[in-house]
Amino acid sequence: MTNPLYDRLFMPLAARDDDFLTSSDGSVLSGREFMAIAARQANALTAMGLRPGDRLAVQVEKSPQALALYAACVMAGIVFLPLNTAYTASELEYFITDSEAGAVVCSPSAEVTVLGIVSVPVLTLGPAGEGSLTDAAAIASDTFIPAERSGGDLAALLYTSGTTGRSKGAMLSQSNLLSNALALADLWRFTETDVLLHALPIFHTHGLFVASNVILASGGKMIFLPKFDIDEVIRFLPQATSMMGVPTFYTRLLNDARFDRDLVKNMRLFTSGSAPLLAETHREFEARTGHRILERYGMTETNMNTSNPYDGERRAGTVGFPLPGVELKITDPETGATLEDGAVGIIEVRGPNVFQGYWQMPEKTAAELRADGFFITGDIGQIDADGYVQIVGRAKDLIISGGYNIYPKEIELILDEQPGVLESAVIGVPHPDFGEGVVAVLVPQPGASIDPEAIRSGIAERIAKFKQPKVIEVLPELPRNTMGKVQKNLLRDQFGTAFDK
Ligand code: MCA
Ligand code: AMP
Repeated sequence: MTNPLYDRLFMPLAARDDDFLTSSDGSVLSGREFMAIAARQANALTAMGLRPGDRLAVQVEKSPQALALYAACVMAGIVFLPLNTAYTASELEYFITDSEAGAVVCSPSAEVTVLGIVSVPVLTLGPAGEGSLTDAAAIASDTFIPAERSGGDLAALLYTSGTTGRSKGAMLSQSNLLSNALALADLWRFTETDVLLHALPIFHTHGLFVASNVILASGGKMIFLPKFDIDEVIRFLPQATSMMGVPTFYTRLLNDARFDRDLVKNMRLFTSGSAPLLAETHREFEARTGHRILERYGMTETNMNTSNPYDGERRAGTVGFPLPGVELKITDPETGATLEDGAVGIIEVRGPNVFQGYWQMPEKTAAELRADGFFITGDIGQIDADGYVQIVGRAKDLIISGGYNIYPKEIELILDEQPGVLESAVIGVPHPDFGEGVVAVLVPQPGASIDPEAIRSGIAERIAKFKQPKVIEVLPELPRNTMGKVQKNLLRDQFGTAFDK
């Protein structure tokens, strides 16, 4: 029997009696204890009728049991479908329906709502590990024979929004996840002596795969915090050797006077990704701590593509070199032809990390994943004379706020439906904490006036809080070019200082 992801990442963990996962309350789980929880959950899920290949939609707060649920799915061959805890019921309904999930695990507080929108079995898992999943697991066996899987079988389905407003499920195979975890663990020199301070959410690639899988692959340990809380991070930093974060983590740390060289004296590595790290943050961080943050670049569809070197120069403002086994080229946006080094164009990537396509969306898959295996990222970049990849912009209309992706089209469609709104444009402008913040520019219907508060309450139930505009502006009309396309660059110029202190 083989199950490559289980065999390499989780089977060794089941034999570990050292403290694998430390929670913020000081409680500790050994690898063996953690995998016993996962095995019980796998038995409970299987007893409910879930079979290899079935999707399990999971929207729960971060906890050791929530991470164990990922392990349980790998063991049972169930496709893990994690969902941002900020998603509203209407967002949730789409993901569960579109994925044809066989069951849902949600927070106990959301159970009634979720039961109202789905017809599949619903289990609960709360932040302290409580709930009906845990109750079912408690009476199940703590051993489970892993399901037979091959590298090409799906391990996870992660939804990523799209420029058309409809989210797409990125199908990630066991080999996609495993190849990336092994490449990163090796490149970033992770070993069993590492202690990762884990403060990222575990419903996205960064916290779930990059952080957790690298630790699993290397035999290291984690300090597993429920979220990025500055006091908690500062409390635990002295016990850690490594941390992975989005740029907001680092700007928040730099804004705190307690963050100094002494606090990080046991650290060997800080990595950053999911959003651009300002060269200024990179330099300030080095001046304060002596550490050069290692910036890398990835996507939900591809896991990680590039990384700055561990030993060589970590160049500020760049995302380093393609990972071993990953090919990266810069292409002409119109023709798709490969451009020479130094030219600016679309970044395309190919390798064992690149996903299997979008769930039940063959046209969208064909539009972004070429027949020769290259994935068209939609990021605009160039390769410098030393081979470092630099991301200089995005061809896709996308806002990245605190590491979360926000597609303006999705917000605009909902804003356009609000009473009194003729049309809208959603833009991202510099935000001191989140990197980019969402601004909505609304045009009233003739004779109507717009009340921003009414707009806010009108959209509150429809989209997650982090996507909602933090500033709403009203204009008599939107600037357009001769083709009739909204000139968002002019709006960004006009409202670019919306979040200035
Ligand atoms: C929270 N809020 C936000 C965000 N987070 N608004 C915009 N952008 C955000 N990212 C809002 C809340 O709704 C709330 O609104 C207010 O800000 C404060 O919320 P709070 O919960 O206190 O915020 P926080 O806990 O301090 O969270 C900020 C955070 C978090 C730590 C930056 O967003 C975070 O952990 N981000 C990481 C995202 C991530 O893991 N991305 C990886 C994607 P109000 O006050 O009005 O109620 S994977 C990826 O991108 C690829 C693959 C890659 O390369 O990694
Ligand atoms: P997601 O769809 O959440 O996986 O986000 C992927 C996108 O995040 C990429 O296409 C990039 O636009 C962006 N991204 C990830 N890492 C970086 C980085 N280090 N610098 C700039 N952008 C990044």
